[in-house]
Amino acid sequence: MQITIHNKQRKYDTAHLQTTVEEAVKRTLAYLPEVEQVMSEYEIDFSVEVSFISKDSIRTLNREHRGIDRSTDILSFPAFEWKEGRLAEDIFPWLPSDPEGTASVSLGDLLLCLEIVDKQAEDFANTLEEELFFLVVHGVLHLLGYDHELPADEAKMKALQESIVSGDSAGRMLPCGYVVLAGRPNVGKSTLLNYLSGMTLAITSPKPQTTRDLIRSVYNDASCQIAFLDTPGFHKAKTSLGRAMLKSARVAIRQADVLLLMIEASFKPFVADLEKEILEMAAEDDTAVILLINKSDIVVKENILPLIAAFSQAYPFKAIIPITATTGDGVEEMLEEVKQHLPIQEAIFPEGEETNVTERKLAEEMIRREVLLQTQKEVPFGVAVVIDEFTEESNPPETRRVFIAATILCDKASHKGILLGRQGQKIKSIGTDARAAISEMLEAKVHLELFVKVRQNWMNRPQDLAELGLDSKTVELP
Ligand SMILES: Nc1nc2c(ncn2[C@@H]2O[C@H](COP(=O)(O)OP(=O)(O)O)[C@@H](O)[C@H]2O)c(=O)[nH]1
Ligand SMILES: [Mg+2]
Repeated sequence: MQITIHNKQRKYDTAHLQTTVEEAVKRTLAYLPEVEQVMSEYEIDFSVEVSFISKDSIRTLNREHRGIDRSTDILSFPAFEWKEGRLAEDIFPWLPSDPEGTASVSLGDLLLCLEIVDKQAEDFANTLEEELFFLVVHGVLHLLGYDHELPADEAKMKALQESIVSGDSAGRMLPCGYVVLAGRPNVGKSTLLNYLSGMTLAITSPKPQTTRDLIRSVYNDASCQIAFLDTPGFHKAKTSLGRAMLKSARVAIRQADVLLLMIEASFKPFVADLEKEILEMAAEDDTAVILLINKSDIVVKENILPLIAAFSQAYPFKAIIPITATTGDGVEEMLEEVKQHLPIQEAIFPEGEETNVTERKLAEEMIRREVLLQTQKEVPFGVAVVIDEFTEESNPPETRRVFIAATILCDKASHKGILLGRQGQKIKSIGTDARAAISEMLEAKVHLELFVKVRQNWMNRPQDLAELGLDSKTVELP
């Protein structure tokens, strides 16, 4: 990073201001991660030109470039188009070809009038250095696409400016936003979410429609914060429940900062209607989409090529990445790509709010997962689980002890018999496996009591769906 200072006025001695200017430029650039990213991607070094000019000169420039016939404290002339800390044009054509060593590329010019800076310092009871620091930060933010024409932009720029000046790391700007996992049922969305969170937040199974609502898992590292959202699979809905599931997937897709469309490596090489529908929504909203080709462990590499060809012809994906959600193959590459397309803003989720899934909710889902695994045909799809009691033994001897009572609701009388099984064998087996899974999740001794009840046609009754928290009236991003 090179900061060049040109002194083109005679009223003020500027030698001692060099460090103030350098520190202000460096600190501002360090706050906006894309600057570093762009430098390393193109192997360049950004520079900033700072000139101190006279009151008359700044007035002339202000008139010529902005039509304002008045002197002013600072003028910024960006070299490239940036939008709020993100590069908004292709700079490649402007880079020196074949430079020796790392090429220095100017971000733009800052022109300052020290006479006015000095006057303002007095008005605000600041030292000249403090006022200069503040203005250079302001000017560099202009170079990087921040402005204050609209009130909302002004507030954003001001907050950012203040946290840079105060050196406050709490309000640090970083790539941050909602990344939504979408695709048809069973492609491995929940498996990827679990891999990213390092634990089970969403139950998975070989059956479609395992996930019924939106599940958040926030991924944090030093350079970004990503809220991954798992969504119910896109399918042709036949019940009110199915429509509610679709609605929540749609709400999430429409609000995504980045969309991950997941397909399977074994798919035929054409873009089917469900995927088309998702891509149409993304196109309307101009959302960045990355195609993830999951389960690449079960096909030979060459077989993925026709799939890549078919999809890349159908849509301008930001990237197409084969992954294996079960092992995490390709996940690093996906994260790097996602970061490139997230807005740069303050972190959204404080520590401790990484997920919206509670232990109670997960216990419920783990029981439902056993039903999905241990029953066939339409039985598992008509089941909902309600936790009636979830009590923790206070003062447990050593390990945690939890008592859980839950009801399995099914939508047909005939299903109840199937769920209970001959001499209660089925429900016993469901209970044993669910208890083991919940016990592992809670790291606790678990006592589980299960009941089966029929609630006919609950999947189509608004009041039942509302009671189970599965209605679609108030879908919001979690
Ligand atoms: N072989 C293989 N199986 C996977 C992979 N990812 C997910 N699965 C399996 O695919 C099935 C569906 O996964 P799930 O995450 O529930 O899919 P979802 O409906 O998209 O959320 C489960 O049985 C997973 O174990 C993968 O990368 N490779
Ligand atoms: Mg799922």
